[in-house]
Amino acid sequence: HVQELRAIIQWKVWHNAVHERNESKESETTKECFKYLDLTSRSFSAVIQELHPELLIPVTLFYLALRGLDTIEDDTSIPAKTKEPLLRKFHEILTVEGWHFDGNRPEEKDRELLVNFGCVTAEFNKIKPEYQEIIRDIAEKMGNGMADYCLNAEFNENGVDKVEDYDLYCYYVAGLVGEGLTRMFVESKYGNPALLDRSNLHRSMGLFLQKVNIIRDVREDFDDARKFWPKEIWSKHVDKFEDLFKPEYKQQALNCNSEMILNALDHADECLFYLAGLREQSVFNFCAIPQTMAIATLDLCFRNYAMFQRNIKITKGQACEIMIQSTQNLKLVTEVFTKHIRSIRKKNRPEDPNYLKISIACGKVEQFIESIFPSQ
Ligand code: RWZ
Repeated sequence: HVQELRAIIQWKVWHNAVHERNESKESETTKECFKYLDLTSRSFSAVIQELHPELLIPVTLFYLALRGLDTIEDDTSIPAKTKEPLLRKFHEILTVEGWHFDGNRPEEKDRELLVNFGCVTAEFNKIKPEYQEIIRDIAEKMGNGMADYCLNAEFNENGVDKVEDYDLYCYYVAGLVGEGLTRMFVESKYGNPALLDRSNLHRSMGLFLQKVNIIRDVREDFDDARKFWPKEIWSKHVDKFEDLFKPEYKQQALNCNSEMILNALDHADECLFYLAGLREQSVFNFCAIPQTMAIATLDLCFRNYAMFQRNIKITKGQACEIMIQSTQNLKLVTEVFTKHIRSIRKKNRPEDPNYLKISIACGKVEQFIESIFPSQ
């Protein structure tokens, strides 16, 4: 296993080539796409805009296309009979010059993107057909996955049932993003083609981020009547999902949270393995920053009851420190992971029913890091 691993890793030291957008050479529709990128994404806009010029516009359009899909799926005011065909045919819409949609409710935060979607379709038709094909294929799979899932009455009323359903939902909304990006990286020669044969690795890249978001946003989602935590997990701790938010069930809520974190932690080593297959600094940064932010967020959430009361976030200072460390090399990225894994270990409590499993999960990540960067 270790030998196979070493073969995939490129022990090359990159220089920090920073790519910048050249606004003077951009068309009006390109500028508009970046405007919507800024508007719809707080965390991805900056890292996307520093991507290598070869990938800059394809990845921006990929983001905007999937954000558009997400905005349709998310809007509960759109009736199912309008929503279903939109989700299923969204990949065809991408090539329809001038297509736009004003059916979102006015309060929908990303409504403007779909109203002015013409800038996305205009740019889409100009990029390399290879990238178009990847975006179209992923949009088709994601749209159909969302349609199958989100129009299911069971899911809308009772939330996610089994852990298996939770993984499938996360695969549709995030795992597929990992697949599409990997295909783009390999197409551009900035990713090791071996990553394509490792679907578990790119799937973990998406699932880890999505699961950390679902854990952190539990209160906000609950207030919006959305339940993503699978019943198979929460029912071991409380009888009703809403009990998680009652102060008298504090210990149960914390133990349930631990089990959700344990579930997410399972993807951490595969994310590091994936990062080892990247061959270009801007692509590495783009992939590494969200993952290190995610492990820091997971650490912040672990045994933190505030999560059930309000939105919690890592501090600006912490985010800056992580950014600097994540834009150098894999060794520094693993150090960020080690730091947070140790912190999680320290907060782990023997009274927690998952105490042992959490300890083992931390050990698995630590051992993986030790196998690629032995300490002596
Ligand atoms: C990063 C190129 C918004 C595309 C997909 C993302 C909608 C629901 C939300 C496209 C990190 C949170 C953003 C896991 C990917 N899916 N899930 C590019 C997009 C995690 C990002 C957000 C998913 C996604």
